[in-house]
Amino acid sequence: MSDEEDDDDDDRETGDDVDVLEKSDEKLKEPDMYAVVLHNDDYTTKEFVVEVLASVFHKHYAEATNIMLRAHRNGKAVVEVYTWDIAVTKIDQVHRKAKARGFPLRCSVEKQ
Ligand code: TYC
Repeated sequence: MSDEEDDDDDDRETGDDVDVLEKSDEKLKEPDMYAVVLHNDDYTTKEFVVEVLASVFHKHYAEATNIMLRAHRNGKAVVEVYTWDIAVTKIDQVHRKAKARGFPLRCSVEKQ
């Protein structure tokens, strides 16, 4: 069998018959980014907000406390900026945890 007839998948190794799709002037677009915003309320405990910021957003205690206090004082605070899927997944996790504990804690998303 000649090399040309050999139909196994070693084109990648030889470089034969491989179409190179290349457009040097085509820019790779950065993904749209979304801020997860934490909203203050009068009923959720400060401890629970810090616990959620630690467990869902992997914030250390000091940063979680700062974010919680910013929301408490200003009405809202940006927690972190993510791509769409990650932002909405984290917000869903916050709302589920809050509901399970009977707190009205809310987060929203703001396009950057
Ligand atoms: N305001 C709440 C209280 O005094 C605490 C709180 C802080 C709630 C931040 C929500 O996003 C929040 N217990």
